[in-house]
Amino acid sequence: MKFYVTTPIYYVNDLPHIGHAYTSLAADVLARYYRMRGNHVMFLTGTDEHGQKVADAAAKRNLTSKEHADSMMENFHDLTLKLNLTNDGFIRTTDDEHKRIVQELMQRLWDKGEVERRSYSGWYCTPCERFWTEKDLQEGNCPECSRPVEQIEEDNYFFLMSKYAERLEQHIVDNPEFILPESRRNEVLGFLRSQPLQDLCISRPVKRLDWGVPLPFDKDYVTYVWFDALINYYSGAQYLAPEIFRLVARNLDENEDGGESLQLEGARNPSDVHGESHQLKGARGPWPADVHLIGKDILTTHAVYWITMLMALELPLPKMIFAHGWWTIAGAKMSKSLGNVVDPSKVVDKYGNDAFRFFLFREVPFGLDGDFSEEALVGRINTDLANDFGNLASRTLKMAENYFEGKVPSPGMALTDAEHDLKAVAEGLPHKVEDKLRVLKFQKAIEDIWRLLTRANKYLDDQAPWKLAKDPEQAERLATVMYNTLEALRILALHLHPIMPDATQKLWQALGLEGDLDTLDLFTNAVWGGLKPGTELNKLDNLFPRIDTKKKKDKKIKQEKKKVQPNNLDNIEKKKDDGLINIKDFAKVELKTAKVLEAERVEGSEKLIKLQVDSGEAGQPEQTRQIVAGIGKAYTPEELVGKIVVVVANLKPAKLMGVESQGMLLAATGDDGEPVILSPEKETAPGLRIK
Ligand code: ME8
Repeated sequence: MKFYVTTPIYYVNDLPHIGHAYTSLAADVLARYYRMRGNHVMFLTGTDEHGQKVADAAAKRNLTSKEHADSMMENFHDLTLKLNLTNDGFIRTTDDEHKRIVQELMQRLWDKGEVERRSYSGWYCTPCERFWTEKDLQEGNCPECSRPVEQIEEDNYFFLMSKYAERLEQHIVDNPEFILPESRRNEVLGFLRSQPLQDLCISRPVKRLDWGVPLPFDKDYVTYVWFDALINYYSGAQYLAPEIFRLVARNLDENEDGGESLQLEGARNPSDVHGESHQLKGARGPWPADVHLIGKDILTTHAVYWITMLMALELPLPKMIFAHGWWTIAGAKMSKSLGNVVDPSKVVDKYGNDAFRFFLFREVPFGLDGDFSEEALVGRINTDLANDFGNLASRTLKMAENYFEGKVPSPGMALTDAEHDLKAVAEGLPHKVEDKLRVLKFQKAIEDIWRLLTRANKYLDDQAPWKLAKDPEQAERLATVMYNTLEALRILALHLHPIMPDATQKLWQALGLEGDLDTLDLFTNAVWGGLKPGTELNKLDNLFPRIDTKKKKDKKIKQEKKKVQPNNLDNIEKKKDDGLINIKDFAKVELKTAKVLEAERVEGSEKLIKLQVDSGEAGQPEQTRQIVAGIGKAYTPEELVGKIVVVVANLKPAKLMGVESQGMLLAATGDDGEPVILSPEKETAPGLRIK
C-alpha cells in the first residue's frame, strides 16, 4: 500500500508561525502512522515562491525575487528540522524540475483545448492576484481583503473551468470523504450550487508581473501563481518521490512484456488508477495524493480549481482534501501589526517538540478553530503528559528496578479480571486508532490511547505492587502486575509514536526494546505479550518534567501582600495565655486535600520523601507544590503516588536537608511511633478546603 500526504506550500513573503507548523505536523503524524502500518509513504511540503506577493516583498527589501525567496525559504526549511518532520521532499516552485512540469501540463491543457485566449476586462486586486466581477465587489473594494481594486483590460488565457462544474459536484456528492470535515464539504457544494462556475484566468502578462513560470505557448505571459503552486503536488510526486516508488516503477517497466510482476503491494499500474489511463512518466509513483492537508482559507483553490484542473488533465484525483481550522491568539487572528504572532521554534525550544505536537492535536478537534495560549499548553503538559504519561512510565520502571533488578519479570499463569480488562483495552486499540486517523480525528485517537493509559494507571493503583512487594507470598502476583504494566507501556509507546516521536523512542529504549519505532510495523508489534521476560530495562529520565507554575503565582502573591496595611488587625498576632486558640486563629490555617503526583526519596535521608502534590481548587487549573515529609520509614514513594492526602497549604516555605517544602503533610503518630498519613475517608478531589 502507498500513502501520499501533502501540506500547502507556504508563501515566502513572511515568517512561519504556529499555523504553518500545525498543518505540517498533522502531515507528519499521518506519515509516521502510515509508515508504521507498512505503507510506502510520501510526505511533501515546501514553499510557494512566485507571484505578486513575493515580488512585492522582495522589492521592499531591495532584493531580486529569487534572492528574497532563497533567503526566506530557509525559515520554512529550518522549521521542518526543528519540528523533526519526516518529509520526503521539500519542494520549491522555483525548482527547475517543477517549472518544467508546470510547462508540460500547461502545454497539455492548451493542446487539448482546455485553455482559451480572451480579451478580458475586470476589476483586479493586486495583493490577492484575482480578478473580480462588478457584482463581486464590496463597496467597490476587493471582497477578500477589502483593499481597492483597479479596472484592467487585457488579453489573457482562461482555463475552461465552467465545463467541469457538474462533474465536480457529482464527484463530491458520490464521495462523502472527498472533502472533510463535512462542514467544508457543504461549503463547497453550496458554492457550486449558488452560482454558475466561471472560467478561470490563469495567466498574467509579463509586462505587469514577470515573477512566474512562463507560459510555454506564449512567452509574453507567466502562469497564474495558484496554478503553478497547485501543480507542486503532482510535480513533487515525480521528482521528489522516495526511492522505493522509483524502484516500483522500474520493476514495472522491466516486467512490461508479461513476465512475473515485481510490483510491490499497492503500487499502481498506469491503467488501473480510477480506471483511467494516462501516459505521464512516473505515474506509478505516489500519485494520486491520499490526503491534501490545507487550512480552511484555501479551500476553493483546492476543491474547485485544482480538482477541475486534474479532470481536464485526465489525471487521477486525490482521495481526500482536509481543511483544518484556524489557530487564534486570545481570540484574535495572528498578525504582525497586532504583534501576536507565535513562533513555533520558540515554543519548541521552551516546551519541547513532543509537548507542542501533543498539545496541538489533543487540545482542539482537527477541523475546528482553536485558541493558542501558553497557559493551556502548560496545563496539558502538567496534567496529561507529566501526571498521566510520564508518571506511569517512571514509577513502573522504578519499581521494576527495585523489585526485579531492572529486568522484565515473568508473569504468573493466574490472571484476574484486572489483567483481562487491561489486555482487552490494549487489544482493541490498534483498530480504534486506525478508524479515527483514517478521517483525521487526531483528538479522538488520542482519547482512545489515553483510555489505555488511564486504565494502566488505575491497574497499578488498584493492584498496589508496593504492597505486594512486602509479602514474599505474593511474589508471583507482583511479577504479573509489573509485567502487565510494562506491557501496557510498550503498547502505549507504539501508538503514541506518531504524535510524540522523541518521548516514545526513549520509552521504547527504557523498556529494553530495540529498533527505531518509525520502522516497526504497528499492528504486528501491538500484539499483547510482546515483551520478553528477562529483558534488561534501562534508566529513563523524566519524560515530561512538570512545569512550575507556582513561581509566577508566588510573585503575584508577594506583590499583593505588599499592599496589605500594616495596621490591619487581622495581621497582628495576639498572644493567648490559656493555650487555646479561637476559631479565627484556626481559620488562618489553610488545610486542603491534595493529590500526590510524584514522590521520591530525598537523597541521603532515610526518613524524608519529596512529594509533588496537586492542591489546586477543584475545577481550577492544577496548582502543584513540593512538600517534604518525614514519612520515608513507613511509606515507599511508589505507594504514595495517586493518594489523596491532607496538607497545610499556607505554611511558610522551609528547607529540610536543603530541599524546599511548601507546606506540610498531615500524619498521625501510630502506636509504633511511625507516621500514619491522614486521608479523607472517601475518595475526593484535590484542593478541597478542610474546615
Ligand atoms: O496560502 N491556523 O500559503 P500561506 C491554522 N501559498 N493554520 C494556518 C494558520 C492559522 N492561523 N495560518 C496559516 C498559501 N495556516 C499558499 C498555498 S498551496 C498550493 C499554496 C496554514 O503561507 C494553513 O495550512 O498563506 C493555511 O492553509 C496555510 O498555512 C496558508 O499558508
